[in-house]
Amino acid sequence: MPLTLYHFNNSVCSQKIRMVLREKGVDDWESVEVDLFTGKQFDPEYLKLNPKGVVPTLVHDGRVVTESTLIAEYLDEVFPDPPLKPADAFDRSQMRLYSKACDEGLHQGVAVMSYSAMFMERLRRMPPEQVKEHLSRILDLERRDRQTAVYELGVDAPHVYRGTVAYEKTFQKMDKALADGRDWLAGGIWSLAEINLAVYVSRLDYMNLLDVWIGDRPKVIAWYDRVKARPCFKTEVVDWVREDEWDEMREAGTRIRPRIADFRADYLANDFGAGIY
Ligand SMILES: N[C@@H](CCC(=O)N[C@@H](CS)C(=O)NCC(=O)O)C(=O)O
Repeated sequence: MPLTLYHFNNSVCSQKIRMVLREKGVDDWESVEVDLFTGKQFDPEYLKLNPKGVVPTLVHDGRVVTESTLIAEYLDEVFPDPPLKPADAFDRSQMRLYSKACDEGLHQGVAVMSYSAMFMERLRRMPPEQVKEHLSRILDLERRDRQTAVYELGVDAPHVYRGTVAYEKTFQKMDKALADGRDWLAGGIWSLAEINLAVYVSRLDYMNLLDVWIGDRPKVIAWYDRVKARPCFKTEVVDWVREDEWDEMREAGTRIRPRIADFRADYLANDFGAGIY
């Protein structure tokens, strides 16, 4: 049953899938790195596998699976031991609420924060014509608009505010769930909820932004400490980050940190439902 993963070292969605494979004890997969910085995601051959031009993509026995949340669920079914989904249907629905939050809000949030802080610097070093060409190659229109807005407006693009709020809502929800003293969020087991969230939380950590949201949330901090202690976190997230990327993430995040803190404070002060999640 040949298994090939198209992925990139420091991409959050790729980290998720590598963690799942590690948890399942599957290590005989073929690794194909798709360099997002040199536009390899736009190669016509790759687009045949993943028409959105994003990583990761899994090819298993010649069949293609895309979307990291779906790939994680697929792998959990194909390799059932140890299970990464709770046995109870209600608990699974709760677990999937976190996956949904990641896909609907945190992913865009982290993308614009990383983009406005980090990739922006890379784009600014390119001639404008090249930037235009890069943006025009993005096939997913929502993504193209988002990246264009962030390229033009930086941290003031409305997407960055929205991303800040998406994180706030998720941390409120986690805080509430963890208030009863549980270790893990859904069904009493380390599940795909943890794996999905781990990569979005750690990216904030590496960008020196995490405590903006969880500095006063000891239960979430303790949850994150438990996540970091899992062996798959070290081997599949930490060990794949290249030396220069640590500084790049930290410096970039630190640059936008005051604005992000302002956005969160503004949201909390002005409500729009703050505190009800
Ligand atoms: N919903 C997709 C999102 C995939 C995604 O956005 N991947 C990023 C890396 S984490 C990517 O490939 N970006 C390429 C680009 O922005 O051009 C999934 O979960 O697989």
